[in-house]
Amino acid sequence: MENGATNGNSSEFFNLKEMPHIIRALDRNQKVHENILSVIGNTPLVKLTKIPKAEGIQCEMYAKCEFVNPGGSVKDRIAYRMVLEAERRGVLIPGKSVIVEPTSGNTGIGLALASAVRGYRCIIVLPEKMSDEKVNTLLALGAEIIRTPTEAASDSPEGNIMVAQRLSKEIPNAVLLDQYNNVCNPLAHYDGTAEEILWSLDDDVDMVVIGAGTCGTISGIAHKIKERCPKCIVVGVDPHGSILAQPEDLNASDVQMYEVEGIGYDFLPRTLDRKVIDTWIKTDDCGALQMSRRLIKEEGFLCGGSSGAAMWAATKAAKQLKAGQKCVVLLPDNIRNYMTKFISDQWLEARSFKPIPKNNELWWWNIPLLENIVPKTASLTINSSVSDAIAALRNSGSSVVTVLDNKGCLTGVFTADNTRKRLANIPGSSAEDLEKFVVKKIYKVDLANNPTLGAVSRILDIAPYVIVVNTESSQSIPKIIGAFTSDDLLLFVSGNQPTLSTNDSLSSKIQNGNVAYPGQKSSKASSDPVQPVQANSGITV
Ligand code: P1T
Repeated sequence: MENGATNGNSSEFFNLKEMPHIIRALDRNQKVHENILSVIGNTPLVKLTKIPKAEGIQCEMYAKCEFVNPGGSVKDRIAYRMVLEAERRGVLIPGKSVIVEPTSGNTGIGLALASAVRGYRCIIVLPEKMSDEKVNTLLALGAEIIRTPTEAASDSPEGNIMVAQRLSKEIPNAVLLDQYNNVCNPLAHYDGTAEEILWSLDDDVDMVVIGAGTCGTISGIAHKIKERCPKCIVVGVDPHGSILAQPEDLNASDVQMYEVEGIGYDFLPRTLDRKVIDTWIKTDDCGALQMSRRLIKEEGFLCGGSSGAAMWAATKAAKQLKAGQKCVVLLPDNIRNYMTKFISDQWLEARSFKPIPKNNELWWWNIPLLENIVPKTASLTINSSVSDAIAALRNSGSSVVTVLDNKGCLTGVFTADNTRKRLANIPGSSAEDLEKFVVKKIYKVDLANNPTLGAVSRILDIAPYVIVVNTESSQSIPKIIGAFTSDDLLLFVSGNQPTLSTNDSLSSKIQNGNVAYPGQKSSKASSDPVQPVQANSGITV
């Protein structure tokens, strides 16, 4: 028992006192915290090892681990700071005031945390893009949530900023702390985050790499670091599709959706000071999210997507530093927010950020999806009523009805599941227009890209149906083929066991483009040459 291993024959408890002990140095400053808000900040600075080595970086790299904050992100700092200041000025009164804030979620979680502890009603206005994990955390903290369309511009009355402004005027005792204009946002980092980084590295930092949203983090840290360590290069990280970076991204006017949450905007917040930012690096989803997965797997940092964007940019920027110099990259939030998003391999594959896994065991895995096994769906226009949509769903016998906009393009789907959810959980929703019932986050495959049944099966791991379209024809509007479910895949697979002697001969015929599905009865299938599988998964989301 000397090595601490269990003795299979003994039922006695261990002699703990006699074991070899590892006692970590204790933080002697704080024995007990008054409440969870006083745990915010003082986050660890941790050396990065494997990724810098793999990327051929000479300098030392450190991660500022903001994901360990109690609410899970760097934004806890500013939320608490804005609340404290508003209370000090008498603007916020516990038990009376209502906090209303537009946010990509993390500031909302920080405010909901502060509201739970200090006694405020809290209303969070959040774009649809943001993860359900953030929504569930907010709800658990007692916040109320209003969702706004992701595509709405920041100055549109439908967008989260304008909706929050309107609500703050309509709701009695509402207070909009306004992270985009509130000095406490950069100040929390000037006084806190930057001081911590400087203390950890004895005021000797050569580069900081920080993602830009409201830009409070980067502007606040940069101001303090430039005062105390003027040599430090400040690198801002901004996704393609945002206009924060300088020089401006020429393509930013083409509205470009990106998946990474929390960074990038279509306006310049007052909390951005471009003067203190030396260089900007633009990032894309694929590089950012793959890097987040590497931070988790190779370094053990359970962080989110904007952490990957910052780290991806840092691996480029830090190449200019020499051995012995120090680069700090800030990792803003934690993995919890993204469990059903980029933490899922299938989610990454559906967006072509990761290849579809091979599967040589299943005869059908590499076979392309053909039109004739996809059940047709009924279509409705967006101007139809909800009762029309319910009737269409019932009459079609399908689980999905496709909904077209006024130009005839697919705008989303109407499903029994979502309709029930809305009617059951949102008071007054029975009087709403069809628009409100339309599910816009859908997985689509385009037959023009020859998606394989394997690729479709991977999507069906994370979605109840896949909408099948075909953009091959010369028409500008993609043709809607139908909706494909696990039932349809199993029906096809079980009714079409290959009669060919080996899987190899089947797949070689597929590669030669001269085989239709085994057992296929439709004439369409035999006239449709099967294309070799391509690298592109053919899936859009
Ligand atoms: O807002 P800023 O200090 O620039 O931090 C950018 C940022 C980076 N990463 C994540 C995951 C974030 O949530 C943010 C900013 N978040 C908000 C603006 C918000 O409302 O949560």
